Parts: sequence; structure tokens; C-alpha cells
Amino acid sequence: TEISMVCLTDFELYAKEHLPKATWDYYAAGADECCTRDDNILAYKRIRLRPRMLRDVSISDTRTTVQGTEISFPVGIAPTAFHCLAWPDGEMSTARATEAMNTCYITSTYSTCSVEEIVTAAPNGYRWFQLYVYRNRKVSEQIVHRVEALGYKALVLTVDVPYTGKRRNDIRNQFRLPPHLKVKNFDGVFEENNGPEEYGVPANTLDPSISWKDVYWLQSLTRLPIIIKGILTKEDAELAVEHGVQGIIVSNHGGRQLDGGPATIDALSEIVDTVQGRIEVYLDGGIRTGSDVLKALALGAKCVFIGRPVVWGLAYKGEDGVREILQILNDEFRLSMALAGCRNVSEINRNLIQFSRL
Ligand code: HOC
Repeated sequence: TEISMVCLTDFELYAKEHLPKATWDYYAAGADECCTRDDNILAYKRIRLRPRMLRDVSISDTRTTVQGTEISFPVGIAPTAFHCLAWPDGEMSTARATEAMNTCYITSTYSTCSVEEIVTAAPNGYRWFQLYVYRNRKVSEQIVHRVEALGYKALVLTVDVPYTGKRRNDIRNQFRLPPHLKVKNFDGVFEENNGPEEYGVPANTLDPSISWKDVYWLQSLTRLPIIIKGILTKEDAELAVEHGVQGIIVSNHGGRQLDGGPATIDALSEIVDTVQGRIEVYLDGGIRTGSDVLKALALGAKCVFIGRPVVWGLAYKGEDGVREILQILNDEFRLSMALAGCRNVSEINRNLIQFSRL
């Protein structure tokens, strides 16, 4: 058999070549000059590891838990919008691949399949739901009740989009969802809209006035664990703990929001130090290899999530493509762990990082 896909970059090149330009640009977009988007990746390349030898790595175990649930390895799927732009049954394929690989799939609010379709496609998958707070709180409220009833296991409150970041190519391309696709979760949810749209939903629907008190509002609606996505500082990490959330995703939205913010791997340590194990800390942004995963875990992330690579996998071969992406990362992570002298994820810690070089 022909081996064409060896690493995640191979999928990126394939997607760039095969997706329509406006679609590629949308997924690839960073805000403004894309400094933060690019630094998410480059920051990993600045970190060096301190591998240990002679530790019998003949057996290695990549399993871990998130929010008390076992997953096969510490890489889940971050929420990214509009998977049907990359593959006809988009999020349903993503859900099947994630179920098969036994990891966690954070479904985007801006899915092009409905949450009902996603659950039907992969009934045994382990899923969290990514949530925005809308000016019309009823919209958020309804979706919370819907996903809770469908068996979603946590809500991922995304806090870094009071406004959408300025993505230059999307403006140049006048990017919008093609008419055959919809933000399916909102079918019939927003009132009839004849005004301007942003990415397929009426513009200005997200509430820029959200604040920490809305975490209490969300807690009053649901018994699901709440994970805050978009934290980048120790101050906000402390507030998250004080407000009783169950987890943090260190995230800069793939560099699509504030340009000039830190790479997530660079922001991780101060957050982990502040939280001190009181809640789980996860990370997304810039993970491209198994050794990136190892570095993030060594610096204290419980699990990492991948965004753009999932879309590249879909563009390549739908469900099988996403599985391949996850399998490659799983294999690379297992190998990196072993070469660094770790037999299981609990042996991964800060001693693996060469701090003198940072
Ligand atoms: C209408 C608001 O997460 C992205 C997505 C969508 C952002 C909010 C859209 O493109 O980063």
C-alpha cells in the first residue's frame, strides 16, 4: 500500500490544495497579522525536552481521564465551526471518528449538522458542547437544555468572543456559508432575520456584555460541569476557580480573536501554578505532533484539543481522515512518551522540560 499521509502537515497541504479558497482561508484565518496564530505553533518548537533512559518502556499506556471519564489518549477535538464545508456530512463524520478513537469531541455551537444528528451518528461517543452567551439568553438556555437531554457531558463556555476578531481574508472573500449549508442548531431558533449576517447567523447575536456573573446564570440552568474556554492569565484562572467551574481550556481561539496575545503553551504554566490541581486545565492551539502533546502535558495540561487538523482530516477523507489524524497523533505521542522514558501519562511532569533554554 502507498503511504502518503505521515504527519499532520501532509493533511494541511492536501486541504489547502483541495478546498475552495474561501473555505481554506476561513479555517486558516488568524486575526489581523496572525502573530498569535503562528506563535501557537512556533512556541512548541522553542521548548526542549529532558528525556530519561533505561526505564523499561516496553509497555506504554496513553490512557487518561477528563472530568472523571477515561479516554484513550490525551488528545480531544476542539470546537471548530462548519465541518460540512470540508466534507458532506461534516460533524457526523467527526463524531464517528472520535467515537471510534475513544476520545472527547467538543461540538461547536456553529455546527452544520444538528446536535441530534451528531448524537445519532455516534450514539456512544463522549461529548462536550461548546456554548456562547447570546444577547437573547433564551437561545443559550434552549441549547443548554437540548444538549443536556441528549447526553452531552459538559458545557464549554467560550469567553473570548465578545466580538468576532478581524480576519482579513474573510473580509476580502466576503466569506459566508453557502446557501445549501446552515447553522443547524439554530434552525427556527432566531426570529426571522432580514438584516446583516455573520457566518450564517444574524450579526451581533453574541452578547459583548457577558461577565463573570453569567457563569452563575449558567450554573443555575444546568447540573453539567462547566469548563471555561479562552482563559490566558493567572488572574482569570483564579476567578474561574472562585466561580466554581470544573475546568479551564487555555485557548486563544486558534489566534482568531486578539492578535498579540500569548501562545497557549506559553500561557499554560502560570495558570497551572495558580489552579494548583483544584480543577483540570486543558489547552488548545498549535498542537501538530505527539511531542507537542508531551510538552503540554509536562507543563501541566491534563489533555489537549486539536482544531484545524480535524478539518484537514475531513477534507482528506471524512471520518477516515479524522481517524487517521487522531491515530497519527496517538502513535507519535506514544513514541515520544517512550523515547522520553515515560510508561504512562502519570509519569509525565515538569522534569521533562529543559527550563534553562526557555
Ligand atoms: C457569529 C459569531 O468560532 C470562528 C468560530 C465562530 C466565531 C463566532 C462567530 O470562526 O472562530
